[in-house]
Amino acid sequence: MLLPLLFNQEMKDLNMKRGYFLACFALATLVFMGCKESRKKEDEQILQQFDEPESSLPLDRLNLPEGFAIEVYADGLDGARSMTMGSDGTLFVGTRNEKTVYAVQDLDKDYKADHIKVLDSTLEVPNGVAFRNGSLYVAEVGRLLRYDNIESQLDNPPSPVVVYDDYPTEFHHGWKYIAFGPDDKLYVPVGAPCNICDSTVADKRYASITRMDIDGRNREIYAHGVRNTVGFTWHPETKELWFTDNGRDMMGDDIPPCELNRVAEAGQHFGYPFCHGGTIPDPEFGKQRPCSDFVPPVQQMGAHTAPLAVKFYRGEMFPKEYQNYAFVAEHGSWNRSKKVGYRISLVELNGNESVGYTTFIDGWLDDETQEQFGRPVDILFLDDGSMLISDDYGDAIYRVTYSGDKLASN
Ligand SMILES: [Ca+2]
Ligand SMILES: [Ca+2]
Repeated sequence: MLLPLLFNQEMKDLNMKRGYFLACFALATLVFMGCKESRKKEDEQILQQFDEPESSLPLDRLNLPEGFAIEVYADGLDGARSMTMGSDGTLFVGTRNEKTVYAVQDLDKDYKADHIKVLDSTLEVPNGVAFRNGSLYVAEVGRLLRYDNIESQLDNPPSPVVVYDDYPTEFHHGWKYIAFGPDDKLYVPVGAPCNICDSTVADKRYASITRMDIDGRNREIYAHGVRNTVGFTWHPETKELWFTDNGRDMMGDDIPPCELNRVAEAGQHFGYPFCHGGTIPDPEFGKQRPCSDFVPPVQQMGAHTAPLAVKFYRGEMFPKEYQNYAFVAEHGSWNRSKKVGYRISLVELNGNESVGYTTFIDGWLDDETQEQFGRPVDILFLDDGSMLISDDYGDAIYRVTYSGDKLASN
């Protein structure tokens, strides 16, 4: 069809078109070769890159309150755990078993990640990430690393500075969640290196939350009796530290509860290993000290639910009733006869008192088959008030939005 059409054109016209075509072809070839060359260079530095997520995760199985929606923000992130946001919009994501820290970018700002870079893949349990003054802090089990000016060097990350390398090295509860407080100090927990033991005899830092200056100096224990916290934050109004704690195992399916706690002042003791959930003496250690010696949790959470992230809502997207309520990511049980958790829960608060503990999102676990497709780990709110959730089982990050008002007005 093309040739007869062309014969109908004037020769002058044809020559112009042919010239134009050849020029385009030559240009395209150059561009293609150029792209190939630069892409090759990029591939050496950017270990993973994709356009936008095309995940096969069955998000239609998730249950959200009316007006909320969930989509995949980034996928292919093996073992995505803790998240922190850089000052230029880079989302940094730590992992537990994958030795990797990722940089996730949404360069066209459409709220879907479009670039994923591996910053480092040689780390030992780099679960904890925090960002301050242009630097990314990464907590391994026993070391704290700092990558300076990281956002301007994502394609060629600098070697990290070792801030300290003398924290306990046990892998049992050794993975860290870290965050900077409103006092500009970095908070670093040290889990109990066991299911149940009085480990402080060997080292006072066990079963505690420590804090330190930004340069790693002036390290001190801030909270005692914390078995294994893998998520904490500060109340937006009181500026007090709130943290989750994972209860001990081997006391059965239903006790002791996991916990959401509030630290009213430095030096408080939260019970472990003597008392669990504020009310349950430990069978072995409970005789040494009564539960009344310790700060009880704000909220007892389901036994074995494994609460990790806790974050207060301060954004403008969700309905007003969510303001200052605490969202908790329940990673889910691994040793309960019937699985629980695998959800985002909501702790409704009146001041410092819990007035409700409900489900916000569930469905990652299929109750009938007892199989899951995801396990929520961390929560981070974007500037627009939407919620990111990391998932180390589905290897993804989700984004939760609310459009209930728009729906109502349509
Ligand atoms: Ca994007
Ligand atoms: Ca406790």
